[in-house]
Amino acid sequence: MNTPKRYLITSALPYANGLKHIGHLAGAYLPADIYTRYLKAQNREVVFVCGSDEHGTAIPIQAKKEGITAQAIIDKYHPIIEQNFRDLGIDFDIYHRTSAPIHHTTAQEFFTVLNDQGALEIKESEQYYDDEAKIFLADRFIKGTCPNCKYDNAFGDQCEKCGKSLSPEELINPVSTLSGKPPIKKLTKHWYLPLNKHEDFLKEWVLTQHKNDWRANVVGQVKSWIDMGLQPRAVTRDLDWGINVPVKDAAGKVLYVWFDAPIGYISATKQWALDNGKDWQPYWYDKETKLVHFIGKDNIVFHAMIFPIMLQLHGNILPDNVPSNEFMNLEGDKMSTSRGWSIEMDEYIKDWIKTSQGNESMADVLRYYLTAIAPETKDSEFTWKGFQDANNSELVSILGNYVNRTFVLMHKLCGGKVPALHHELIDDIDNQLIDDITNTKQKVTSLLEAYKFRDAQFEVIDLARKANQYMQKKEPWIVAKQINTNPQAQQLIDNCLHLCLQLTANLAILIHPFLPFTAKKMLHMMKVVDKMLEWKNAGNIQLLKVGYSLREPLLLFRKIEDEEINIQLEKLKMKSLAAKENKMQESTTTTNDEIKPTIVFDDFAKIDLRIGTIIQAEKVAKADKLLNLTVDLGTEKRTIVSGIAMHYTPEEVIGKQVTVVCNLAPRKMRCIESNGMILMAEDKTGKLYFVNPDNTIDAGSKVS
Ligand code: B3M
Ligand code: ZN
Repeated sequence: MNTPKRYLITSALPYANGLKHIGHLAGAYLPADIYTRYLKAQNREVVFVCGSDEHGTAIPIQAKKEGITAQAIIDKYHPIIEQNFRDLGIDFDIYHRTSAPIHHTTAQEFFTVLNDQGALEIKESEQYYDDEAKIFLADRFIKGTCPNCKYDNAFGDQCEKCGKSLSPEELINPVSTLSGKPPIKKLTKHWYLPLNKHEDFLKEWVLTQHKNDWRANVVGQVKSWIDMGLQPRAVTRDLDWGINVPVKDAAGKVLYVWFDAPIGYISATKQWALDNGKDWQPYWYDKETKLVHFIGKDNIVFHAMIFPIMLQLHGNILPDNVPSNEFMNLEGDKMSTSRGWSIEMDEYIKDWIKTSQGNESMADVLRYYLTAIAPETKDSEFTWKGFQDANNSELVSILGNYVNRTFVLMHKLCGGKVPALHHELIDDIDNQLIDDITNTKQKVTSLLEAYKFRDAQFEVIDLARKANQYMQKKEPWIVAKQINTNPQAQQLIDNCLHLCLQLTANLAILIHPFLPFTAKKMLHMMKVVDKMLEWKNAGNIQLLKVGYSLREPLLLFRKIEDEEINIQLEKLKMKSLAAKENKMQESTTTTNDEIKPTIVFDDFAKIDLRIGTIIQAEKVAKADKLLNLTVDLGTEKRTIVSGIAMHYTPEEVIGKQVTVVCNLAPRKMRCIESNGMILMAEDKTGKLYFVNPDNTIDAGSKVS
């Protein structure tokens, strides 16, 4: 295969609606980073783009939950996610935003080109509408029971349980996620991309041309979509958050998020080119560009079918590959931020990297384990025990130990300098090691070119394993004891450590795409510059000059103790419990306009309502929504945990009079026992208000 003239590498644009977890990292970002680092080490021309996906219903929904605007949501999460990626060594050339004006105009231009050539169809149809919120219910504004797996919280665009793509019409018993009410139907007009018209193209391009060089999961999904029968797909929405449809009679309509988001790769390239004085056009128009989209499996249809159809209609190049990963589970269950069953990148960074004993190499430990268990062909599973084992028995015992031993012995037995190689004494064992170095380079190269990152990383560690065995066979520390009896002793020691050092330099080059922080540390120890990491240097066994003095070894990896793992396991349990509590808390404050069924007075009389005064208030650690309140009820003071922290600060509520349900059974929230409930009124926007007397009265006054 000819070497492409240039590469454009993309990673799926994460929604800026919350923190992203390590399953996301393993799916679309880490493999893309490894691939890009490798290409750059090959001195290929390559640009690696990513950025925040800031449109779609996911953003306003999160805004409602947090009680802030959609704009405030994206402004909050975009920089956090960007920094998280950086802390984990994901080295994008640009991390852009789809809220940027350059993206809006690029997406609108794209739509106009397609619309003007008649590639889109306009249809009027009845769609679900929330008559109370006065809004059409697209995508995540509507939920119901999944027709496929019967999960009862499936969204209008996808079931989070079984992963099936859905349209609102397919949901059983749909309800608005805004008002909680069943929707009505209302007529509206939209623009559609007729996928059905492009069936032949997809069959030829994916199912024939890329049948063998694309991953089976990608080809398989495209095939099953085609088999189910392709349909026109709406590319506009009735929403007030997004990119305006650039057509006269389209007021109140925006581009569907999945129409604009992939165009984000183009606008990011444009912005990168502007920032760096380059031309962006060849990256999207020149056939000699190799475009590669790294994604997770839930994004396959958009990257392997819909966006390519759009690109083709628009006259752009098509992706050369769409390496898609399956899912990574966590300790026996699906990873999910909303269910608290996840490890957020942000959380990992705080727990392991930005701590007093932590350091950057802990980013590499995560990268290492995620690559070692990468779900390249099937779902895989992250366990904290597996993480500990990968660190302790591979990174510490094999790679770290090898490099450390080499440096310690070189200082002890060779005066801290690269010893000479005495050619006449080279034996079969030495030759085998030299062969191992060249073979490993070849294997790693072809595995990386084939997007097999898991196997590629294995080969690098295997080289370190072989190097350890080599040293074990040569035993320079034993030879050192024969220095007075064996005239060749020093030369034998020199040969062993010379080769071990050259192999260390090779390891730095080969491990760099996977473990960039570690490679940098190794460069420091060898007192060489970054340039040594160029891929062409791998396989060379004269990288370090004889007589060159090297630094003392640095500790590359530290052992992870059982105790640290237990803390993480415990934390995961607590997080998922807290998420459950938060959900319950949320459901007690959801608006629902329907009047509940009639009850008799005796039922009502069972509830003991009193006026209390809040005398103390503080935030509950690690629970965004909860305040821990002390309420004076006249005869006693109560601890009540209330889900109002998104609406009131502790300072604002102190002194407020509130209505308290005093005889509600105690409930533990975040390890705090809550004794009672504060009544709150909720308006249509979801804002909460206290229910209190129109004048200050004695704490403890009864309400009936
Ligand atoms: N934001 C979905 C996701 O985060 C979407 C990807 C867009 S890639 C153009 O899974
Ligand atoms: Zn389902």
